Amino acid sequence: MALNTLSSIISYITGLTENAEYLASKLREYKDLLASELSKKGKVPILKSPSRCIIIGDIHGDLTTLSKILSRISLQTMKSEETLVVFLGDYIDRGPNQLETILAVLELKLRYPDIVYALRGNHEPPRFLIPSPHDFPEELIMRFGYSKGVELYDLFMEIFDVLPYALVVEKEILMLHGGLPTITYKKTNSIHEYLIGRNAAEQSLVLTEVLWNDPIDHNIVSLPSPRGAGYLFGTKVTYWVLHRFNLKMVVRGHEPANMGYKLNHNKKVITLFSRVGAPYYNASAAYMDLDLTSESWWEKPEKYIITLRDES
Ligand SMILES: [Mn+2]
Repeated sequence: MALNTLSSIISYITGLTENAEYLASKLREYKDLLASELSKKGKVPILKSPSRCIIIGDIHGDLTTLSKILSRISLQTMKSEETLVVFLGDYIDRGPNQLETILAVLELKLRYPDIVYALRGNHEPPRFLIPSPHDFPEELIMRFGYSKGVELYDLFMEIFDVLPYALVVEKEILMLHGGLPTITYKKTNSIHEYLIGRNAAEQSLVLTEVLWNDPIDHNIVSLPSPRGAGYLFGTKVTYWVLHRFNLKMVVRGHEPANMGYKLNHNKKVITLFSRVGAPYYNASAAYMDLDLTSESWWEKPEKYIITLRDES
């Protein structure tokens, strides 16, 4: 199928949602691809630096904004081995088109597996930590009936379990949904152990932090989070991570921001929020289009942030 622009993927997705059987077979196809990638690259893939890195934050069912962002990325870009397109998680819950949104992201991954990465957000939850609100199962049941809806939800939960936790671009950027874990802070020299945990007991605690943490602008390690899961991580953690693992920047989603983005920890932690509308009513959505070949790009990260005003 020929695609003139990436936004035309949306019409394909709409067709996909008309038949529960076909949708289920498509979900198995996504899961197989992600599971095979997980077995090859692990939960935290480490990639060589591309020349361009496009990063998209929380979408939460805002298909309109996602289409706008995708329409600005050419198909040529998607086929270029020099480009990465990274989604930071939270595709579902809250928004009007949550099913279409997650399908669009998964379909992009299927078509351009080496260019596109879709990370896990706290709304793509492990079964031990369901976020609130989590209206995605209800949405599926409403659209496909109880038994089909539950079957599709189970397939989605299997997909969520094979999404990567984080993505590292060597010597440049660490991308994840929530924030830097604090339990493994200064306890390992391996970035994998730091972001996944050193043993089975640590794994679920570290995953909770990766999916739920938020930055706080104090020179501390951690504080309890008002969210009731995860922690607030201070600049001590960010500086140690960047220095220890030879990185320049952390890019994450998870927190709404009025302009669609915010900078913490002396511009070393960037938050992207790529959706508009209820319940946050932020003025703009934002995403990042980073030119990694430009000299000292990390000194002015805001230069690479693109904002889209809420026109509704
Ligand atoms: Mn989140």
